[in-house]
Amino acid sequence: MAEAVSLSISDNIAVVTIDSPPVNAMAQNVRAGLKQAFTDLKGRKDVKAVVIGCKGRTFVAGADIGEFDTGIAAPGYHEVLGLIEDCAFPVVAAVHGTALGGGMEITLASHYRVAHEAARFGLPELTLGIIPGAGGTQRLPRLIPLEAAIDLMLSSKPMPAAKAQELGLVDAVVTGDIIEGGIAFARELAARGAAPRRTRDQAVRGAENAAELFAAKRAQVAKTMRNRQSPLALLDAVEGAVKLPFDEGLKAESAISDKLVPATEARALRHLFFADREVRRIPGLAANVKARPVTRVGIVGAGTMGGGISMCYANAGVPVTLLDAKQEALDRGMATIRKNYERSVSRGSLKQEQLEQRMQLITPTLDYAALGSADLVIEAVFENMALKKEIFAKLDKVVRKGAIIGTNTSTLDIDEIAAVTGRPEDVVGLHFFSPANVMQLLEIVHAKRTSPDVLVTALETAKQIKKTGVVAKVCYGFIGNRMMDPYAREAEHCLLEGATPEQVDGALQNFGMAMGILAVFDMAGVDIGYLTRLERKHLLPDDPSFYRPDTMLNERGWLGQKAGRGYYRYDSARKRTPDPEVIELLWEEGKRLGIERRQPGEQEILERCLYSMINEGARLLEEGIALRASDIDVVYTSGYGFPRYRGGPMFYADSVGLKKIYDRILEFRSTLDPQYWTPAPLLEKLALAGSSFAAWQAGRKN
Ligand code: 3H9
Repeated sequence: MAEAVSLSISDNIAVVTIDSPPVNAMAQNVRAGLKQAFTDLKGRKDVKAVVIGCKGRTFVAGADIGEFDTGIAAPGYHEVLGLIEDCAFPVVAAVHGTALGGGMEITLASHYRVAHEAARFGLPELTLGIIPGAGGTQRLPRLIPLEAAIDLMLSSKPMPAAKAQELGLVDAVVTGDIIEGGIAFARELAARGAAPRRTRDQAVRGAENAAELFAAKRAQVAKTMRNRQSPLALLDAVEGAVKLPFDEGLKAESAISDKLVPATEARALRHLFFADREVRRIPGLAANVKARPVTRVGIVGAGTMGGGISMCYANAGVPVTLLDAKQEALDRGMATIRKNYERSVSRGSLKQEQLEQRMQLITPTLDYAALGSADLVIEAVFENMALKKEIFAKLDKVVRKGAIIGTNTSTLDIDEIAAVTGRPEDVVGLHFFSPANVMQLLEIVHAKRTSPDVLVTALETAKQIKKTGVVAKVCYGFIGNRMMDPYAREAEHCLLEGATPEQVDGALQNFGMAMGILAVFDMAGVDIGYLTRLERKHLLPDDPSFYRPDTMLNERGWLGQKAGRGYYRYDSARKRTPDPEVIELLWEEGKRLGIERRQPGEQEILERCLYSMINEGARLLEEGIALRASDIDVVYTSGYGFPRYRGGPMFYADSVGLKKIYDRILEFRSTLDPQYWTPAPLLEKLALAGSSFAAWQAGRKN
């Protein structure tokens, strides 16, 4: 028997134990082990019931995701789960941790389910662009009501044991050792001579109004999960459970699943699953470098960013000292934090006492000396070099030796900021995204002198506050904002040529961006980009049309939502409508600048925004600012609203084909302003060699 699975029998109860760290994924060796165990159990006279349980921190966390790219080796999922379901003795799944995907499907093929009180059950396959293809779509609606089953699969969110019991999925919830709990349950079954209770023999629950239900769910999916194929495919598969006999339903499910696995959507999402984890690995960093503990945090600046960052740490139970120069700013900042928490309380996601606990963790101060005991101080003030330097000089005097000083700058040269301290090795960039308490991304900027343990601490603290930390080196805008620069430049230029903000944003949104860039500027404040450009005026291209729309709106005080108008008009509820005055103003300006009046189509808008951004991404790779193409994808999907199902800009580029992008860039060089359309040497090299960013990245690993 493969060693990932063992079988032991004691007092007529067989225990099948899966032990395959880290998460007991249902890889080939686990499937082979299960097959062997259930084959061995056939015909045993000394067995009355079977328990399936797992060693380690969790029950089976799903299929081995990597195997989808290499092909599923025998034995297949159906064969193994069929053996479990066919078992002549009652089979009890004893679940702790998370039973996810294929792991959950093991529990569905079992005859009974016992859960630890902290266990959770979920079918998150849609997050990977696939469906529960090991019988999940057929068995779950036979165990819990159809609508609840659909919702669980559509949401991809695991449900707690108590909920699973309420719905009828779980037979018993236990508090102590889960294997012991499973055995005790199995003994009771044996004592009363209980027979196997096979899921496949049960009828689908709550199927009376199935037609209406499926129609409603399809409409919901079409609206909320646009551009995706797996959610609709999932509904087709579940409908099979209602319409077809079990075995045929299983076949239909397999056919659907087999189509989804190799599709771009699933490949993109698998790519991100691994990319999200790969970001933690920093080449060249010795394995023995340890993070410094972060148990107290200081934040400088009680504005939107400082407040949001304070919330991140308070949410993680870490005490925060929040400093601002003015009492009014501090009061306003604390009031905003409370208001944000109150919103969570009213939505039901936070309890009132948790709100109070979190507020108590945040201590406002005007006094720099109060930051003296912090392990990590994060500066989060206005984006201005002189101001940041002044603050860092002050921090250098009060912050204890060995503490880390981070800056939340989004564009500035951190080496220059670090140089004003006597300890540049303790300085690191910690670039949060607004709203900091919500956004997943933390860009960690590795400055020239940042020490390795500070970098490791930055990665650890990202985890501590449940963020995805991605390391970048110092350059203007790091990874995210540097690539945003050409993307938004093209978007704005289209307005001078004859497109409307709605057309530009519409093209980006139809592609799947969470928001169009012009609406983003209105939301963040049109002045933000304008002010950073003022800071680096001497470095900007010699081009009067460069970000001209932004400048014009700033000159008029049309700063976006906060001003009631920007690229769009906003009513008191911040509902957006087109602004004919702005449209006309920008067209007129285009004419004045001698720009030929034309209306770029949706495809062109997209290509210009995305390809210029991808080209910049290639430069970041060559310059070593980003460590990996996949890191760029993580930055964009976790911080910039790039659709996960397209895998991030660099994966997307590979899926379009680098040669196609390269050729289009050359075309744009002859039809648009050539200074912006030189292919990055890396892009050119890969395109002409018929290669991809993924191949380039893989080649560097070896
Ligand atoms: C499925 O089941 C399809 C079926 O319907 C069958 C169809 C035919 N595979 O996340 P962590 C690795 S689809 C391979 O840092 P945590 C992970 O890469 C699957 N590897 O830990 C990492 O490796 P490394 C449905 C996996 O404690 C290490 O384990 N299942 C898998 O923060 C630790 O992971 C899912 O979608 C896997 N399935 O979170 C669940 N899972 O250290 C996916 C983990 O080298 N997994 N790894 O970077 C999770 O959500 C989380 O890992 C879990 C633990 C919550 C379990």
